[in-house]
Amino acid sequence: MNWLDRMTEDSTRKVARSSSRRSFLTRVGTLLAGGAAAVPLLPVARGADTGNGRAEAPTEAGKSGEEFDPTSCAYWRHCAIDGFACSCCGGSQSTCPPGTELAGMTWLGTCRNPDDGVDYIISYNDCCGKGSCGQCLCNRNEGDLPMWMPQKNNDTNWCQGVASQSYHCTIAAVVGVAVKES
Ligand code: ABN
Repeated sequence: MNWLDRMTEDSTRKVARSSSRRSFLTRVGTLLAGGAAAVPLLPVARGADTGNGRAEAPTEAGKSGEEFDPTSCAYWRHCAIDGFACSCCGGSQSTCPPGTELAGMTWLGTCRNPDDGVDYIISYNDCCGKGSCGQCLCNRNEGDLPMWMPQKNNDTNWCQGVASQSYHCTIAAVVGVAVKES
């Protein structure tokens, strides 16, 4: 085979290899795009994710009244809480007090924000590692079911999977917007 034959064969093989790879990738891409469109939407829209798995919370600054006071049991996010509100214990509605650890396991509720009329998914995470805070004991039970449905019962110590099972208080973080089932 002379050098011209070899060069022609090499470049033909190269073209064949790259064009078949391209068409393979095209087919895979089409399959993935089609597959993604076929996945059903979950009932929770995370909205603008802030990077910590929580959605952007609706603005509460400047709003007055008990429904916007995180130290009140009437606070709108507390509609399904059972515990000491961390806002009364040196933390806030979305952060644990210093010296306590946020539990990853959580009780979820759905509360309506009276300002925008939107239903939000609220995560009631317990803060652990210190004895009971003892302040602002709130027991509102929207959506709560008895103990025999443990996944729907808020009267549970969620200080699990953390260094200490000692319960201190509960935060009420907005994690998403509730979407009606169709
Ligand atoms: N999730 C709050 C809580 C902690 C301990 C016992 C009951 C409820």
